[in-house]
Amino acid sequence: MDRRHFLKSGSQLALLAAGLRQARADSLPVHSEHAGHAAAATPAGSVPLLPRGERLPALTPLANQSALDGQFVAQLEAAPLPVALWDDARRTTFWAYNASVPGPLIELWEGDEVDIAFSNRLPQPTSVHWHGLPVPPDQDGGPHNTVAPGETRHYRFTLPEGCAGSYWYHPHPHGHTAEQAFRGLAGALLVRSRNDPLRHLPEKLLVLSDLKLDADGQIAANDMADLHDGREGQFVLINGAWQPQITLARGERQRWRLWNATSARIIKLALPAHEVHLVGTDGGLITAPRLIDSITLSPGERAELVVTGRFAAGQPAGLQSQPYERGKRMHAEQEQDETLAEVVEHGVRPTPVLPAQLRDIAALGTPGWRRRIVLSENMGDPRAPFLINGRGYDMNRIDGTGVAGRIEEWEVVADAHMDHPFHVHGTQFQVLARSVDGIWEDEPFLAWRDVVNVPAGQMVRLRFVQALPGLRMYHCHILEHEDQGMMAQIDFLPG
Ligand SMILES: [Cu+2]
Repeated sequence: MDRRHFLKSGSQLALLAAGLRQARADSLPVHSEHAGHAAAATPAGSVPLLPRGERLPALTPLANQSALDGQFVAQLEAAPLPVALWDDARRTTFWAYNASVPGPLIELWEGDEVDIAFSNRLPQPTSVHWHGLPVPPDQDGGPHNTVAPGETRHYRFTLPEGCAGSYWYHPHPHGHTAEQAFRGLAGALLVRSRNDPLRHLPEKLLVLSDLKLDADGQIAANDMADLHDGREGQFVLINGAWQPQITLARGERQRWRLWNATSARIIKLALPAHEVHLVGTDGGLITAPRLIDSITLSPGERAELVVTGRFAAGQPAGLQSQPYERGKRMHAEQEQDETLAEVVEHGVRPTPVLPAQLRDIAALGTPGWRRRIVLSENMGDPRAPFLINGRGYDMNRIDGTGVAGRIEEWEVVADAHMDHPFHVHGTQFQVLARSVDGIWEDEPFLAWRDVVNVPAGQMVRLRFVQALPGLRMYHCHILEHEDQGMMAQIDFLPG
């Protein structure tokens, strides 16, 4: 496989290679294994900068092999993929779905019957987890249902009405999720609605991922700092490209869907030169657009924005990542704004209407059950450093039982030094309230989510229903924490 198969569409690789040779003199430090604080670390080596400034690559669509309306049939394969990031003499081995990093875009409609044949060509067991989708437990690609190397299995599910939104898929074998994801296994999945009030807007899909290379230009293994804080590399990529260019006209409105597919970065995103409305969360549209200055996306989280081109003077035109402290101990916190994508002015366009109402969301009522979920760190014990309710994950232990169809209310507590983004499988929740310095504040708007960041020392109260019976995981979505035990499972009995 040559580099032309990497980032299949839109890559101008000859230009990239030229850019790389120019950038070679410049280099970034690789975090040291002994980094007590990255700023003071002795670099273990250095890698050349990646090329930047190419046009935002489009995601490669996964072809539907069915001609029938309401049916999606496709094949997905996970396999090693050598990629020439700099030149043909040196290749970086990624692990990729269908030879594409990020994986192909799976585009579905509400009501679709889905049948995806997945083949594992990796040297270790894997699974495909359909993050956020309400699929049956045995189709959810959790740690109990892995696919051995060389084997193929089908994932089959039907999408209910009302589930339109921005989802994604990634591996979930216990103990290897972080490694498989950071080697390149993650892809976006869109569920579209036939009643979409924003369909008149041009759409851009932005999958944010993290790339950490070693001094040889290979994907670096996790070091002690990564295992503690969660992995952060030298590069935040968007659709596989570093600091790509996005074109926007003055006055134009674009719908941007963003995925945080990094292992551990909590990314505070802003477009200071433009007008930005939040229009959707993990589970699709919210009830009405909300004008925002920034949005903080934790690992696993998605958002839909409407970006209106303003190009305000004196402000950076690009998509910025702003400092956010998540309580890291071994990596330095980000201290300055960083540009994740350039936004380039491209003419003037009339500004289309942004509807005042987007959709109805009914608030979940009185809960039939309440639980308290405590996330904690236990760094003194390397066998169980990350815990839920005092215990590290055990595949053979059921941590609780519930009833399908009953409203659950969970208070999730980060009794911890770090933030921990909390994820529940198989359903989505409504956040009711969050604590700020110990004082509860009601959530100002209704939204469907499946990841919520629980800041260090804080609490989040949420409600959800599991419609289907069976075993469901819940865990921290810093993948290194999940792999090291910050995960638990609850069995929902038929209602
Ligand atoms: Cu965590």
